[in-house]
Amino acid sequence: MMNNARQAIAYAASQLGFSGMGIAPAQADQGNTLADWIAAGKHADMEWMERHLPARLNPELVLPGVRSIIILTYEYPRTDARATSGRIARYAQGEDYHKLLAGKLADLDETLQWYGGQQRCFSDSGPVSERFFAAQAGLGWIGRNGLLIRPGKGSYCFLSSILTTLELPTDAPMPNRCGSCHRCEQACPTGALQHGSCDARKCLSFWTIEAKSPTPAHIQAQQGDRLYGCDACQEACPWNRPQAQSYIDPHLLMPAPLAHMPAASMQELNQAQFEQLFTGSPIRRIGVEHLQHNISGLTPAETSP
Ligand code: B12
Ligand code: SF4
Ligand code: SF4
Repeated sequence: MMNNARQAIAYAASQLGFSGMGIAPAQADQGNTLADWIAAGKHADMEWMERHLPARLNPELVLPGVRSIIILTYEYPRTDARATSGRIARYAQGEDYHKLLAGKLADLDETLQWYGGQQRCFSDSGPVSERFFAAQAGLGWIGRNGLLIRPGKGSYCFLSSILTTLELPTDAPMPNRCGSCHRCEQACPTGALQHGSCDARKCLSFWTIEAKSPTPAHIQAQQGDRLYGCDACQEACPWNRPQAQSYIDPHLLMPAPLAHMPAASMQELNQAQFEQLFTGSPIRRIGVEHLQHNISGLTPAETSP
């Protein structure tokens, strides 16, 4: 019966466009990595990471009776997302993945209900250590850039998680294949990667997306032409070498008005124009002031690192 549930969910997920699926036991031991990371202050001003620590370490607090965690991968475009105004992290060039994936996850929830399961579904939207469970679920390993790396597929993907009360057949973790490579650490413009984890206080992705205060001058000096997010530690990774993508969800591609707007025009957007340009985009979440602060830190593409 539970093998059938696993097959049914794998089939439904592939029909919905997910590229991979693995299952981990919900009670897998996460060790001290996350608590140590927070204790060292590496979460910067993301106080929600601190608040959610007990739930992240104990999925039972998120879904009482949880037995298994299903992790799904969904590809985003690998091509460099270079708008006229500056570079946008590949994942953020099109529509907001939270919304795009929520509908698909609701469909999978229904499938599992049919087998008697209760579920909670997230895609970067809940207190679940998605990379940890992805690695436990045998989908890849956590690289020195802190991201889930999949053999043959690299790291350009979103992770989604389904916590379920069903006891499903699980997968075995795979060994880390970073070997002696340190390219991501060397490529990080701000030195944010050390000892296999990312210090958000130094990370351009944090400063251009999550931060509630202005970017410090010494970090902004390394921003280059990055308008929103940063992919430098993924671009450097040999597992992300250019390769053909069999399917790219068109919702995740950059719309023409965003692709062609110069930074100077973006700097003059008012609230209403900003909302119109970024309707449905994850960039809308940071607000017009933060975007314009990011623009103030841009250096022309030719001179960027
Ligand atoms: C907070 C956060 C950030 C912060 C902090 C980054 C960080 N490294 O944690 C900021 C804003 C900087 C950020 C940036 C980015 N992020 Co982010 N982020 C998250 C979030 C919400 C939580 C991550 C977290 O818990 N960090 C704390 C660290 C300590 O946890 P961790 O690395 O996952 O470690 C756990 C395990 O790996 C394990 N572990 C690690 N080592 C070891 C060793 C042993 C022995 C053991 C037992 C366990 C263990 O323990 C930890 C606790 O469970 C997740 C979504 C989620 N809910 O998980 C997305 C997520 C990790 N981000 C994602 C992405 C895409 C990015 C960016 C690439 C976006 C961009 N282009 O700008 C960058 C990459 C920066 C980087 N190199 O990490 C994706 C990653 C997809 C993938 N293939 O891995 C996620 C999963 C979102 C999603 N659902 O798709 N992010
Ligand atoms: S996202 Fe950019 S700044 Fe952050 S760790 Fe990766 S390379 Fe460094
Ligand atoms: S660049 Fe090298 S060290 Fe970094 S994640 Fe990729 S393989 Fe691992």
